[in-house]
Amino acid sequence: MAKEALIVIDIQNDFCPGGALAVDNGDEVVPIINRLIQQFDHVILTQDWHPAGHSSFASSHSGKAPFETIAMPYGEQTLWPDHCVQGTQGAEFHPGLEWTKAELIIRKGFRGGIDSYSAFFENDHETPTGLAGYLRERGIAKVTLAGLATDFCVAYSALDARKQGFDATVVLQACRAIDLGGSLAAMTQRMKAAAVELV
Ligand code: VGL
Ligand code: ZN
Repeated sequence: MAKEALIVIDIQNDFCPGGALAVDNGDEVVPIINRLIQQFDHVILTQDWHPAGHSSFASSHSGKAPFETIAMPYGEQTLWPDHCVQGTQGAEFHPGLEWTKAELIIRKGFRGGIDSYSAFFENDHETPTGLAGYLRERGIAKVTLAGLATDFCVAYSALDARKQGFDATVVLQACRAIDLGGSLAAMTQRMKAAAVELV
C-alpha cells in the first residue's frame, strides 16, 4: 500500500489564543492533532516563518490595516498583523504540541517579498517549497492535513497536494478557521471541487 503522511499545519503560538494572529479556539486542535501524530508513521510539520518587516504584514505598507488586501506582483495579497517572525516566541510551536516524532519541518514565508500559505508553493503558485519532491522521493502518495487555519494554509496546502497528484484528506475537527469575508465557505467549495476528502 502507498505510504501516507500527516501534515500538521502551523500549530504556532501566534495562531493560538493570545497570539498575534489568533485563530478562534485554535488551541483546541492540539490534543486532537497529538492523537493523529501517534496514528501516523510519517509526520511533517509546517512553520510559518517570516522575516521582520515581511511584505504580508500590514505594518510594512503605510496607510494599510490588517485584513485589507493589496496588489502584489504575484496577485492579490491579504495583509496580516505582524506574526510568526523568525526566532520569536510567537513563531514557536504551541507548547502542547507533541512534535518530536516529526521527520521534516517545512518553513514557509521566509522570503521578504512573497507570502506562502501552502506547504507546497509560495503565493505565486509556482515557487516550490520542495515538499512535493520530498514526498515523491519517499514513496508517499497520500497526505492527511490538519491545523491552522482551515481556510488559508490548510486549504491551500490541500489544493496544491491535489494539483501535485497526491490524495489529500483534511480532518476538519483538527482545524480552525480565520473566516475572512466568507473565506471558509469559498475554500471549502474549492477543496470539494478538487476532490480533497473532508472528514
Ligand atoms: C496563515 C495567514 C498568514 C495560516 C499564515 O497559517 O493560515 N494565515 N499566515
Ligand atoms: Zn503568515
